[in-house]
Amino acid sequence: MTINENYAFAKKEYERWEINVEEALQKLENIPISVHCWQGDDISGFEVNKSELSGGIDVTGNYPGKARTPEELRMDLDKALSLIPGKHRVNLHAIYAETNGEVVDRDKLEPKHFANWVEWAKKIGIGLDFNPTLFSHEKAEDGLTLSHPNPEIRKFWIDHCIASRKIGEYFGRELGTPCLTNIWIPDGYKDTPSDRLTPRKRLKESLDEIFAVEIDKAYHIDAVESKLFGIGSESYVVGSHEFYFGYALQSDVLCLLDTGHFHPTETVSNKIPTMLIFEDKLALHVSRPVRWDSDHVVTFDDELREIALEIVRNDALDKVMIGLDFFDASINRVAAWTIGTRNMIKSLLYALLTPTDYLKNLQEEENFTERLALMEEFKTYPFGAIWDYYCAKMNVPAKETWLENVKTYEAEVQSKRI
Ligand code: RNT
Ligand code: ZN
Repeated sequence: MTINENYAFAKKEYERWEINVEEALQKLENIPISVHCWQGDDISGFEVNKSELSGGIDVTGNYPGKARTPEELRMDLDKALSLIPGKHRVNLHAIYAETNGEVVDRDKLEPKHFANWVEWAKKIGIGLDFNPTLFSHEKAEDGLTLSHPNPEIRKFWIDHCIASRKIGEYFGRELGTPCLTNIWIPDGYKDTPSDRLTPRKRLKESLDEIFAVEIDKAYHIDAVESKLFGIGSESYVVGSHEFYFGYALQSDVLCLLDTGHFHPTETVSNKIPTMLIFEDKLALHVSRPVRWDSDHVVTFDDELREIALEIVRNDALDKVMIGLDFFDASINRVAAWTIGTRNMIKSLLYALLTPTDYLKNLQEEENFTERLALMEEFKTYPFGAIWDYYCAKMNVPAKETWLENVKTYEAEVQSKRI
């Protein structure tokens, strides 16, 4: 059977449940995923005076062919985006600035250092998101930045965050779609702190200074990303979830939830419908923590589907800004992007093809038998046929055929990078 024949058959199955498949595909086309640039080069960036990766995050693996220059990274992103259905966004970090061989410290970064990225984004018609980089730098060697006891170091990082917000505003203005600028800091302690309050007070003061600088909201959205622990900050992280949730409630800043930044049995899917009661919007870094915040490539697993269901069934597609955050250097990096992003989109489609109103009613009626029975049966509905059709319709390879594309690219381009 052809993709179209399979689709026609599958569509009928969903229509029995009054699911409008065409409408679902239409909705899916309009959900942008912010694809993180750092999967392409193991969070190396292009600074002239590059520091080792720090901040308690780690990339493992040495698969050949990683992008070494901005041109190579953009080329690899072009390739990955050509295999992912829909129009998406790209998420940059400050270390991806292009300074023409000149040493420009992070507090001095300007929009012009990202002009090539903007030109590229315009050419391919996508939006950009941004992150200040508060790690991999001599001023973050002790793992402290915005909460540092030394006011000069704090000032440096405050200035970097302000500079970053201005770069984000420039992205939004140039590209006609607001840029989400997300602040994540590594600050914390390896061992039991003797004072948990003072660093948090300092973090709050630093954030207040950063956000006191007015940036046009039409072009720019602020977010803060919490964390539970990192390598070297096992006992205490200053920017905890409660800290930032409190901060976000008092300000215009969004909370960003990274799926790897919670206790292993605590799920972000459950936090989405909680936080949306108190916040209009929130942002995500979808990742896959394997036993810890390991940042594995996102797979089509239960939690990913649950996250998508919470977004879709609560009508929150325009409230939850979906970004990805994983980095695997043990496999082809273009494939990593393709697999992870396709899975995110796939899970949204899965959610859009679920009879959510019917299932919600069953729960209201306390009909838990039917609720469980149907939720289980829907897992094996002919979802794959709709997905394949969607890929074909969006002019990207259906099923695993995209892999051939990556293999050719690897042979012709990536393997020549030595
Ligand atoms: C680290 C955070 C953060 C980084 C990126 C590179 O634990 O998840 O989002 O992964 O900024
Ligand atoms: Zn993250």
